[in-house]
Amino acid sequence: MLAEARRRSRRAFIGLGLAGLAGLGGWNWLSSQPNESGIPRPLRKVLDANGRLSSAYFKETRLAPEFARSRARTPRVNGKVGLDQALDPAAWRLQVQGYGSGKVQEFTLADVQALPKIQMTTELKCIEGWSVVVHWAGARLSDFLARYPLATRSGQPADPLNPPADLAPYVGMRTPDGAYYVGLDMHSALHPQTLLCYEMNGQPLTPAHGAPLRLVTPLKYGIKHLKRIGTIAFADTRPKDYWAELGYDWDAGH
Ligand SMILES: Nc1nc2c(c(=O)[nH]1)N[C@H]1C(S)=C(S)[C@@H](COP(=O)(O)O)O[C@H]1N2
Ligand SMILES: [Mo]
Repeated sequence: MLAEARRRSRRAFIGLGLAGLAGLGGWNWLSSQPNESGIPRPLRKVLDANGRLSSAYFKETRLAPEFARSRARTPRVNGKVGLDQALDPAAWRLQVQGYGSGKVQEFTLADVQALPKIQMTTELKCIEGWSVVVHWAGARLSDFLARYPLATRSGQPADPLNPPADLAPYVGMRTPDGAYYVGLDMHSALHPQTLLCYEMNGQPLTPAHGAPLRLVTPLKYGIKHLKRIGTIAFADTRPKDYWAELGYDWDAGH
């Protein structure tokens, strides 16, 4: 309830900010302002403030709403960056670079499917303004990093409830060809609804929806839901992020 109230007041606050901009002379004034990362600076500021508020309000205990499974639909295929090459499912491996060792360890889809299977019906929200309820199944990234302790310098497991001091602060993921990439802070990565997902609406993922493995993290916009994960690596600073480079909020929370 509190989280919802905060979200509402945040929206109202941002709405007021935009109304204020309109009062100052509207779009003409706005578009005469210098650009920052491809968008007029005042809007960039609103996006930044949105990002800061969203991380300030983020709690590991906050969950994205879940829906009745009967409401699940197939989303449109949106965004194909990094999916150009044909995928050979038998040859695919998830490559994870250890934070401490720097060594790359390879995993098969069966390794991921051997972890507890989590199912959830959540909303996929795109920054373009549409959203679809989808039933997902996959393994928690937190379970993966507890089983394969690659996110700490010392090699101890990353318990999300009691994070070790030497846990990497960020994780970055890329498609096998490196064309699409996202960064997440480690709190978001270890969130219980952040899944290495291999099924959509009860069926294995299709190539266009990210087969064999995609990220699903429903507290964030679709831009972070990387399809066809190739590599995972950890970092001390914000990993590069495809849409953040084009001017969108790096956190992309909603
Ligand atoms: N590899 C890759 N993953 C991606 C994208 C992309 O262009 N390439 N687009 C993102 C965006 S903007 C959205 S909204 C979702 C859409 O997921 P869907 O195609 O399964 O609906 O995928 C995300 N993951
Ligand atoms: Mo999107």
